[in-house]
Amino acid sequence: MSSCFNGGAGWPEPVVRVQAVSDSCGATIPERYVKAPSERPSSLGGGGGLNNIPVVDMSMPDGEETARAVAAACREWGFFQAVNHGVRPELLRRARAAWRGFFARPAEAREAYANSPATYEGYGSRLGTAKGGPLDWGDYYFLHLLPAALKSHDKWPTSSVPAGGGGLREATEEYAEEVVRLCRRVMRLLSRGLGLDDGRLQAAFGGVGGEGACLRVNFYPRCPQPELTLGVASHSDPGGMTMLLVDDQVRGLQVKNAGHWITVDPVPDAFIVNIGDQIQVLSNAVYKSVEHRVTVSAAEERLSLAFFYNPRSDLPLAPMPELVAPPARPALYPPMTFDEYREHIRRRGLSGKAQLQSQQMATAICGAPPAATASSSSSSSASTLAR
Ligand SMILES: O=C(O)CCC(=O)C(=O)O
Repeated sequence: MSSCFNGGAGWPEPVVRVQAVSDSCGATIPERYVKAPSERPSSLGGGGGLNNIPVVDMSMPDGEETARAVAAACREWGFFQAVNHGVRPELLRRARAAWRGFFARPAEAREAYANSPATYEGYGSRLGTAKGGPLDWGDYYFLHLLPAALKSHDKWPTSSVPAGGGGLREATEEYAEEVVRLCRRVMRLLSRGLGLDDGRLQAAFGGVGGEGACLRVNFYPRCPQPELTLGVASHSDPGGMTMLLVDDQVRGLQVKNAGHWITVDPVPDAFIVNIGDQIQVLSNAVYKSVEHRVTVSAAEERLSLAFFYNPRSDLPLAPMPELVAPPARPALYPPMTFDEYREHIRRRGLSGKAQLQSQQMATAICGAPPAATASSSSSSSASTLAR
């Protein structure tokens, strides 16, 4: 069958492209994509009448009001939609169109970029290496943007391939530059929202220019039984902060709030911003890294661009000392580098908030951890995840 590729590239079994499954499976999806009843889209619905995450107008100057709005959203929801954020709508459209073009290329052309679990860079269809494990209804393309030493253009699709490939590299580079600028701005607002100097959180990330960034472009093909599966199973983002650009027309992202799944109503051209596990750790759980998942559709395919803004990967991260005051506010997490943290996810795949909770449990059992110290002793690992 033409949908199996790449079985020898380090994956435990042949990788099947969801795009190919969607084209060939008829009315019934294969068992591997069927979720347990408690994980299906119908689980924990309702949302108590709430139907959207907060919206923050970023055209306001970076004063107290903007910082308050961003901080409140990140404390209560871990999510907000940023509108008037300064990234040009024309560029958003160009980046989306370029990546749609990639997923519209013939299967053989896409396979030239097939990824392996060593770095996850390239065209992929699974996270985690457990043989026979459950699969999500989505393919993706993953690439590194920062630090510059990890960016390797030979893992990116060329722009010169016909049939929609024109301008992909240029659009992605330009997009990354503008989104990084926006991330740095949100970092300043988040710092201020904690009562700290504007640069404090960025310093904990390794400073301006010391941070990491990668892009995961998700493609969710049409699914004949969307009620049985998910495009991405429930997870929190392991990194620092995510800027998600979704399809304006097709809903799919659901965010967990007060025990219910809320379907996000995307505002056209907005970024959906969410806190990742590393900012939850640094803020000593003031800001929440919240579980989210993706539903798929029988009628429409969907594309999203998840831009992961991460701390420098070899710094031990723990709650910032300014936010720790035992016994009332003990440090909730032990120091751990982002390289170490994502290594767990690389092996096991994403699973709710299990990783962060097990770290917190270790702290409760072993006592308060020492404060994090910046270290540059270990070199940044190239062996990183699709996160
Ligand atoms: O496609 C989406 O709406 C969300 C994607 C996501 O959660 C992820 O890539 O981690």
